[in-house]
Amino acid sequence: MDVITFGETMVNFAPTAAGPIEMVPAFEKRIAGSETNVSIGLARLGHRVAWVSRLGDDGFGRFIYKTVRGEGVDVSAVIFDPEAPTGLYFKEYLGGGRTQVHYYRRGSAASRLRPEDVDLARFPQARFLFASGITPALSASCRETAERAVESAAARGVTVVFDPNMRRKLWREEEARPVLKRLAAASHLVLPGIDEGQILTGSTDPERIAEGLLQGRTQAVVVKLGPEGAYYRTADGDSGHVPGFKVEQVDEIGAGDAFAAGLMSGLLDGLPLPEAVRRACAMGALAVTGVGDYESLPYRRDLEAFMAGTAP
Ligand code: CKP
Ligand code: MG
Repeated sequence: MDVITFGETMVNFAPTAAGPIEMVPAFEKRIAGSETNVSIGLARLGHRVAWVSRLGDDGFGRFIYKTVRGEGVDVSAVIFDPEAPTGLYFKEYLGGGRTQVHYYRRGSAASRLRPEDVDLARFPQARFLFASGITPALSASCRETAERAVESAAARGVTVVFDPNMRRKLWREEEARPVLKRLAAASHLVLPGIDEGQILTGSTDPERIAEGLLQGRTQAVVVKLGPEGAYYRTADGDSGHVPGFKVEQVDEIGAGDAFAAGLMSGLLDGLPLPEAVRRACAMGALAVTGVGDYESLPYRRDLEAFMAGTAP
């Protein structure tokens, strides 16, 4: 196994047309969740990745399980919980590539994830643990799960990659800030957007954000700048700006997850950080070119063609 991820994946009901949700005639059943988006991105590039979670023991849970497994992700540690349903989430397309999300996930099976569910000893070869700031927002046991997983990974020499993924619909800034700060400082690599950087450091300047987050265990910070690319800075004092790739944005959701997958993929392939960041930017760009949170993630050949500018 190269990478371990853990967290909630929901059934995503995606409207078949843009417009206010009350006017939309139908929804398509898909899946979505930061950690499975990351996992699928990695698996499609040929890496070995495991996703750990709880699903409801229901049709929606089985749909998610089969879809993730079908993408080549190890789901052997996923638990079907008979006492709680699979979480759901509806999207609303606002036009211009902008999307709003509506969660129906309180009390879901995944919100009952607990520390012993994420047993890193099952995956002794793992190089990376990917943790997202969504998990600690779901419940007290999820918060404990995230904190314990990060600590135990670090103790085993596994590199922890943390995406703060602030979700205002799940918790307030005041509640989130100390938790996300703690998780960031406990992680080796932190991947904030500007908005998350501001919550964590008070600044909207990428250099300030990176500087502010280089503390504790953190060895590198990569600040995501959307179409403008990314800014990285390491504890050794290396820093730089990597330009983004121009694409037509259809659905903005999932870009950050694709970015995380691209970055870990590059590092697993032994690329120097700036080149891994470039791969991350390409993945983020491709993720927004189609509908769905993971569907437009590329296979390796497509990614290479896109980065070389030779894609059809
Ligand atoms: O930050 P991103 O747009 O990459 O994250 C998107 C995912 O897990 C999405 O798939 C959704 O299910 C979620 O974030 C979430 O819980 O909001
Ligand atoms: Mg994100």
